[in-house]
Amino acid sequence: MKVTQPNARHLDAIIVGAGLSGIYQLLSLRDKLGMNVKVFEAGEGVGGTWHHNRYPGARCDSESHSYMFYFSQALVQSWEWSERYPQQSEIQRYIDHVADFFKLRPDMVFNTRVNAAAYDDAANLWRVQTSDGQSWSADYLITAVGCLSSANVPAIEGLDSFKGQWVHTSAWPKEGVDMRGKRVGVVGTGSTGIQAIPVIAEQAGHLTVFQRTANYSIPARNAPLSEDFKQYVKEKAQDIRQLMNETPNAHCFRIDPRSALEVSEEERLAVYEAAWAKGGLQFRATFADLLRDKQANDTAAEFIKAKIRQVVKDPEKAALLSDIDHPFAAKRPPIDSHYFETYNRNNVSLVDIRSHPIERITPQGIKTAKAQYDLDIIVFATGFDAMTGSLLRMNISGRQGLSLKDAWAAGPRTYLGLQIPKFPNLFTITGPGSPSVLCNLPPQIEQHVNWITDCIAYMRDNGIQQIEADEQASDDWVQQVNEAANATLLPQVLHSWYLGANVPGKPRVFMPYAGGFGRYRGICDEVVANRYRGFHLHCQLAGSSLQTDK
Ligand code: NA7
Repeated sequence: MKVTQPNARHLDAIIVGAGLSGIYQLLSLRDKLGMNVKVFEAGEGVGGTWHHNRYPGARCDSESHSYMFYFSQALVQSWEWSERYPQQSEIQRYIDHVADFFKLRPDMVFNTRVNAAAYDDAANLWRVQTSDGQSWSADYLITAVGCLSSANVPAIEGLDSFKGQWVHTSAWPKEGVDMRGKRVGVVGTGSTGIQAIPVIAEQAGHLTVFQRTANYSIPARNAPLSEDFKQYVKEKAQDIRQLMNETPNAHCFRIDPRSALEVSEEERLAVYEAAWAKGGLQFRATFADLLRDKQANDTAAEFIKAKIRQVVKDPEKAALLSDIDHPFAAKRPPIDSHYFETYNRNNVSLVDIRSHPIERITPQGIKTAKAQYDLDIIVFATGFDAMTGSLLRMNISGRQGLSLKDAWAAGPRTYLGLQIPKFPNLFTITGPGSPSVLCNLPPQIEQHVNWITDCIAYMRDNGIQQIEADEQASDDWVQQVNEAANATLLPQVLHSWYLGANVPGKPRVFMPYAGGFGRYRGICDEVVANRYRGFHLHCQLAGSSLQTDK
């Protein structure tokens, strides 16, 4: 047993967050390694980001059969999705199902936020304060807080004075928002806005969309799944898993190895037409060089812009919507259900806040540099303080009280997105520096959780009490993350949240690893094969007051 403060309860591990990563990490540590673990979750139930993102139209943009766990055959056989792209409510049911299937809830503490977590150098453990006033200690701290869970509500002057209702899409009230007959404004046209706008337009009296950056979107072509397909998923689960592990984005489709520039224009257009008709994120997979070569990308970009101009009848709206200033898929590429068609409704207007920015919120609505728009409801679909926001808000401090905020003042610095130098025995599931948001998340969560679990098993088997990322290995990894990004068009989009550019004052650092999931897995495996190269493993801690019963 560890020696702990008398008022602090000791656990083998603390996991923060009860989304998909938190629940699989709990299952792995508890059932595989027999550890005494608790999950702390600020929300009232499991689900993580899916628990809170209940906005109208909320859906997954990964296909349902790729957005599930494959680590357990019994679990795969116990579940069927109903649609190609599941709605938030169905995903929530799935996550509830996983928690119940493995009887995980008794080890989860809900409505409880981690307010602070400090590494205790002398005792080699983590001391954690929770919002219910309790103190805990643990050998390991594992963050499972997701990449997109810290809302980015823009600090627009006058918001407090607004007499109507305002809401951020990621904190949608459980009871819903009654938009019938109301004048609704939506700020933001990222994936979320693009999903919400068609549904809100059907409910609202009038909808005004405030667009800062025009965006590409591919039709999702959502549809119910056939019985045959449901059967295929159950029978071919291992093949599906294998495919996702090999592809760069952990999806169920391979990327065509050809260049967009090596085929005739006729063939290229036929390929794009077929992909447009099929719908979904696989539009990105039509040619190998769309994300590497601007000229190749231009062919896809022009195709989509032409589609927008075809669909949207009003030439002014069509011009604004197709005036896109960045390469296709260099920002997160949305998929939609009738997004551009929505602008043909006569209760939908579009306001260009790139040319005439929002000046302030008034009691009546939104005032731009050009006009005042009276509104009853403002919906902020303005995204997230992605990848680092939730970690930084948790008040984590490592060796000698070093705060994570200070450690990351110039941007996130990790080794493999899994560990941070000076923060021993802390693991960050899908942390910055891992493929994370560039990938379909469940396969990556499985990989990260398995890696962490195997690492802890290795430590226990070998009497190791401490693991810490090496400073040089972390710097080298940051360099590799930059190089991987620079081999693509992604860092060229200066207003991308991949770079942290959507949050004022956030350091501009490309955060996810863009080298591909398959390659990333290989690197992580190689590190293990080389006895955790780039990590320091300690058996005996010099000068430590650590006591063990081993
Ligand atoms: P995104 O992709 O960050 O989109 C946010 C949108 O809100 C985007 O159009 C932004 O314009 C706009 N925005 C952000 N801040 C402002 C301010 N201050 N004023 C006006 N407009 C603003 O977030 P989403 O929630 O759509 O998607 C995030 C991920 O969640 C997505 O990939 C899915 O995986 C789920 P900008 O482009 O910055 O000019």
